[in-house]
Amino acid sequence: MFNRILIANRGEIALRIIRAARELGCETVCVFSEADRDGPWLEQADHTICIGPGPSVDSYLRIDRIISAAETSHAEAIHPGYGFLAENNEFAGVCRDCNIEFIGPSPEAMALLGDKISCKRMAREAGTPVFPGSADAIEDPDEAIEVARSIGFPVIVKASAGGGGRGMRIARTDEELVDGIRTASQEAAAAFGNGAVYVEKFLEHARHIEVQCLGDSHGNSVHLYNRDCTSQRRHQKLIEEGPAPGIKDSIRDAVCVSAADLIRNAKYCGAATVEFLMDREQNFYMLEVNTRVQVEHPVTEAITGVDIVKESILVAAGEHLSVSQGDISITGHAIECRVNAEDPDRNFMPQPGLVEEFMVPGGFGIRVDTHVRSGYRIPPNYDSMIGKLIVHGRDRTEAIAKMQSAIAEFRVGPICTTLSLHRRLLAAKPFIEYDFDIHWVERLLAAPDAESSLLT
Ligand code: MV4
Repeated sequence: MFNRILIANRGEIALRIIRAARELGCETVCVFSEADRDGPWLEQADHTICIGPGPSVDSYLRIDRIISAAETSHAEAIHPGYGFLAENNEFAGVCRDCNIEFIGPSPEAMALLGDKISCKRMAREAGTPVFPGSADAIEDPDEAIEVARSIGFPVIVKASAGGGGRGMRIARTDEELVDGIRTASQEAAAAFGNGAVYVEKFLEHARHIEVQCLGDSHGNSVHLYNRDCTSQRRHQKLIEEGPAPGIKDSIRDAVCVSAADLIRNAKYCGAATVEFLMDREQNFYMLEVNTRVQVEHPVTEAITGVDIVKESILVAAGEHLSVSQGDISITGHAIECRVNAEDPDRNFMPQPGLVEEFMVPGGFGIRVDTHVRSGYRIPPNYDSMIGKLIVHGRDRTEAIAKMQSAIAEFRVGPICTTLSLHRRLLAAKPFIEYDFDIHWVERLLAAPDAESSLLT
């Protein structure tokens, strides 16, 4: 095992990694920006190093400064958390060149799965279901029209280097398709330096289901079952739960196994998530692979008992996964609500500033992952997530009740948070009946009067 690791992140995930490292007897070095000087998580690190001013581009995204910090502090490995440099294969490569272990996949595996065209090709080979569409990058508009004719409209144009909703165009006619290819390609070339685009069938009403996987450097991979992350707004997840309800066991197992096969074929080491869309008939189609620990990993930790962050550190140190597929089973149901410092009544306007009151709920089956406490000042420079509330119940009904109880207990002020929205969403008929799709939150926000159709 490592003696000391550097954490190239901030906030709740920095704290989460510190806790895992300490349990493994591993010292931590936390880098921080000037805006995070008073970050409560820094008190828990063994060493801290300031790497620059508040803006991320001058601190958490500075590869040179982070590597220098690792070298001067004699850290043997770097955990990137999520966001910032977590899915940057250049960073993973620089770590390797500097003899620092990157806690995550090799730059090659990251590049292979991060590029959506090569990822989709690998998925096909692993037996992971994908959308019908072009097998490769589209070279000219006629080729795209030919593909669209064979699979039928509507189709979606996606940038191979895109992700999280960037560089996509929906097309319902030849004209829209030709236009979509041009604009998506231009956008992707400008944003990612790679204009490659592909075309696939567009699914209108879908649920977002993802499979948590883990791999080690000895060729082992497992899946930890799935989560539903359908409740989103503008590609930002709001509520995640696991296991994804209402899926036939045979389908669930086949899709989860195929995700683990994909990760194994890619010689993937660390935590990965394979994302899918699922239609009403429970057909699955892979979207993309996230090559990092995700925000919602605690949902899976609750239902499987596997510590995903500890596993990510252990496998980076060359250990075998501590679990094999046969050891992994699901107990009960877990739900996570992301607590963002945003005002849901003012178009989710960020709410930086002083948190005067912060009292977290507790009790049986309640977990709060947060770096915030009363007196903490939220800097304006970063993501607005200030914590995650995770509950674990015997079944979905108990988990929903537990979540409502925990939200009622949660005290945050004077800043607004998304907790008020979570209370509404969890009480809404579509949520309770698990009859929703990826657009349901935005539909509810657009037509609040329709809440008469809601239960409470
Ligand atoms: C799609 C799709 C429908 N059909 N692909 C959005 C983000 C990126 N991960 C892929 N996305 C989508 N890809 C096909 N073939 C609809 C979306 C999509 C979406 C997916 C998951 C969660 C929320 C979403 C919101 C809008 C569109």
